[in-house]
Amino acid sequence: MRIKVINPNTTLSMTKTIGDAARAVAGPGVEIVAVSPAHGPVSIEGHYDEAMACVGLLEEVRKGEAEGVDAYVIACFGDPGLDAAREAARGPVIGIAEAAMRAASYLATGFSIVTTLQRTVVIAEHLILKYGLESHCRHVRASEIAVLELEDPKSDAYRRIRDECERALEEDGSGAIVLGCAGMADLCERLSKELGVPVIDGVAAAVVVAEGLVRLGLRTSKRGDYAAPLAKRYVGMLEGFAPTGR
Ligand code: 5HY
Repeated sequence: MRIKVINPNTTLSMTKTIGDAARAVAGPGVEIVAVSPAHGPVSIEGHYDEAMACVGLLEEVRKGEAEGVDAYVIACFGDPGLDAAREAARGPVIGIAEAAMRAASYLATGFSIVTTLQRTVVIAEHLILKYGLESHCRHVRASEIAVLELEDPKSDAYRRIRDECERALEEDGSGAIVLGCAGMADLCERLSKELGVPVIDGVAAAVVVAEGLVRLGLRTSKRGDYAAPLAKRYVGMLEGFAPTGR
């Protein structure tokens, strides 16, 4: 089984962190291919970054289809391009935000999300409504850390994330924490031990879900809106992305 884990930002050190987290939970016989697009934002911190990251993300899905990839993980907490990727893919496509939130809902009656910048909080809030989890998510909190600060060993990112997690447990009535950035994947185990509650990293959760669905022999439905994109001409810089209808 081959699962392609796509970090939609172009910071390769974060892609390595993500790949390591994915391989740590992948089952026997599962190959994890962790990639970043060749072009796009070095970090995704808002609507514009997300939109621009989708072209490179979908290019990686198209390449995966040609390579026979069995499932995909979109390793960015906004789940960017998730529905479009499901049109383009035969196998399951799992976003880390959806996987983490649903996992948390099995473990506690309420969870909080601790993410990076305040301006990205609304993106998580939109996903909570999209996934119908508003009765489970108590609060989305920002640690006010830029995504790439997570890659800086000299930053105090861990302490600030942990402080926000502690406030969530004290003030939100939450029993579990969802980490709101793929780049936090390597902090999950330590936070869970120190906080004494389930802390869910979406990369690991999404890999387990994707692997399970493939093992069940399940793929994305091609009846209705996740059918392959309609064949048509594209012009200009996206000409090569024109859908063939297959
Ligand atoms: C992520 N950005 O998981 C999101 C997190 C965020 O580059 N990878 C990014 O802050 O939205």
